Amino acid sequence: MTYHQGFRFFSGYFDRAAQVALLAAVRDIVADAPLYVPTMPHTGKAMSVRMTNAGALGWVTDRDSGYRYERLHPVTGNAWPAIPAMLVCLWRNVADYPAFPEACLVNVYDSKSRLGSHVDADEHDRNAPVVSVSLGDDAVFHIGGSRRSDPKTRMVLRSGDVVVLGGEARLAYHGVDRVRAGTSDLIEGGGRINLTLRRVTVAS
Ligand code: MD3
Ligand code: FE
Repeated sequence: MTYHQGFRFFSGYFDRAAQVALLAAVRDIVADAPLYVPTMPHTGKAMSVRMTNAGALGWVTDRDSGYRYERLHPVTGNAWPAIPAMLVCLWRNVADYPAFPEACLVNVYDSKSRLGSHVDADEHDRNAPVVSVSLGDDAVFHIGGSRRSDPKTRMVLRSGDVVVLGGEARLAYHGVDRVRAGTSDLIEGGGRINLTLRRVTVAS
């Protein structure tokens, strides 16, 4: 079955000034925790999206150890920088969840990047939503159901849009089919950045 219960879409949540401020916060994260090329479990095939994280925990993947959360950057060995205050504030305003976010995954797309259909299942706390912020070029995003073969709904995520994935939508297959180059002038040289805020551990 296809379900989108728990999917909340806030079109244009962040205005241009806020997008510029968020982009500056991302640049600070990247200066501290450089982007790296994640690789698929077992095959070691490079993903087309570059990544880094902020927060106590960061989502990483490589050939030998697969998908997981780690306290340290896989290349520098340093702790991840703090989640920017604007994003903690966003979580407080839209997540409707008592515990604070532990991870902010930063996905950086160029015009050829895509993200295959997947389920986010590495978080222990499955009751917490995922909160997503899009910056830069438009992305064609899809969300389906609990099975890969379920019908998918496609929509465009634009710069400043926020999506909250809670309830049943939290465990739905989803991905990014393509990024439309030249649709935003926010990021110099083009491209798209997606930020996802997550709770990983179950708060005691
Ligand atoms: C639907 N990121 O990082 S954000 C991811 O645009 C990821 O970079 C995409 O999927 C991106 O895992 C999509 C919107 C999103 C995030 C998490 C979800 C949609 C989701 C979790 C469950 C269902
Ligand atoms: Fe995902």
